[in-house]
Amino acid sequence: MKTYQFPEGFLWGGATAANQIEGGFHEGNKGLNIADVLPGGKERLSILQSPGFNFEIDPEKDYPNHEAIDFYHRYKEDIALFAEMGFKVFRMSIAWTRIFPNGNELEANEEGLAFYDRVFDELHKNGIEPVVTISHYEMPLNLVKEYGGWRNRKVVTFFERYVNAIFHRYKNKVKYWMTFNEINSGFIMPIQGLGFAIQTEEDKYKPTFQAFHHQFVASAIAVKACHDIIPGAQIGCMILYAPVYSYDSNPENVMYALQEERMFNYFCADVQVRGEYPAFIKCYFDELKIELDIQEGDLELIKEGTVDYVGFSYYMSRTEKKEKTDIENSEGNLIGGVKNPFLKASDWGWEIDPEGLRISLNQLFDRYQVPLFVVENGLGAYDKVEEDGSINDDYRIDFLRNHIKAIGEAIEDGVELMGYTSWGCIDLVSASSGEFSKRYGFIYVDKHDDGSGTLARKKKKSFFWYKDVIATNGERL
Ligand code: BGP
Repeated sequence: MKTYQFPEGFLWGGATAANQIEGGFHEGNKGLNIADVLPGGKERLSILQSPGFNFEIDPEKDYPNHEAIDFYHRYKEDIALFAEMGFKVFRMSIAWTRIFPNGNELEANEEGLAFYDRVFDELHKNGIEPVVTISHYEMPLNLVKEYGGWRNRKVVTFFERYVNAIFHRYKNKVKYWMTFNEINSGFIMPIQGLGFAIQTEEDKYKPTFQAFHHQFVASAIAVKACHDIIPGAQIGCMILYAPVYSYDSNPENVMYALQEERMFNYFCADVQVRGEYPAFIKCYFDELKIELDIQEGDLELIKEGTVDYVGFSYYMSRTEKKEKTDIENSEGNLIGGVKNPFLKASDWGWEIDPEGLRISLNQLFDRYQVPLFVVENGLGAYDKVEEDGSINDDYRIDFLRNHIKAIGEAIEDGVELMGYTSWGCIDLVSASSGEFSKRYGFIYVDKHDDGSGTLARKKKKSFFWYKDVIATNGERL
């Protein structure tokens, strides 16, 4: 069997987000954030994509992110398991609401800061470097309700206060940073990404792009502050990348796929990596008469605050066709498109396409020529605990093996890659459906969709497989 050479010092590890693992949603003076008001179950996705969400807590309901998997109290046990697998890095996020509970305070919350000190110290004790996402779908609820989320310019100032607080506090503990998780997901899940619910058709245009503009300014501020405060640190953007294939060779479909690709995959990264709005978006704004409120100095700031690397998540590809029937449309996956006849899909309808990861890596590297970092990739699946307690997740091993092979191929193609952090290295709450039963982990957590479970951790078969992958630096897959 062919073996692959991964670069020395390749950053193998796993990825999570604070709201999906921590729980302790009101402990340590933490304020409420968006994830705290999202219900569990399949209705979550339609809420994230439809108008009229009110961001209130219903006291009658259970919310999956409130306890999540209780990493807040169990982080030592979990980090020991990551260390046993040999993780070089652990991708996590800081919950903004632990540091600034309402988002707009003047002083940071010491209890929140101290919690992440303990987590970073524990990671280092175990030889693991943290990779920290500054904002991962967990905007303070107060900023959503009182300010209208990222549409409001004032949020940039609050974010600046937040990043300054964490860079100063953790400057000796964190070298790898990322600004906004899957920034482009604001197009499909604006509540999580942009902090507001689309109410009208009009909201999809100027308000959406204005919110993105504020995030670009905030991102540039974070990049510059990171470089000033933590010399030698690296800070990247993070995009949800799904290569767009044309359904066939009809040039009209090819052109349509290209347009979708540019808008969804590249718009945000172009601004964050190249430091300027791309030509295609300027034409789009002209055509739709979208005039953004851009303050003096914004464009210079965006130019100066370009990221050091491109982090991205890869779960699926997307196949597009200009004219689609409703049926064809509904057969596509999370981000739309039509069914690809060459691909099988996961239990959640996400099309499985390892070759698409090789394609993505090549496309991104060709376009940006900066190091890449695969910071999410994985298979959400139902797992079964056997009578003897084992969990034989061969399907997950196959999925990951094929994707890591595709990465090996891309490295042979000349792509420069920093590392690979598999998503949901420990079972956690699903972001799009709020379910526990959609499991990604190497570590099983006894927690179920109805909220029951002991929270006990168990190693799955994939745990031992991944440990071996890391130990051989990807030679033994
Ligand atoms: C990405 C998010 C993660 C994560 C993952 C899997 O979009 O950055 O937060 O959850 O996808 O998605 P899901 O949990 O919906 O299966």
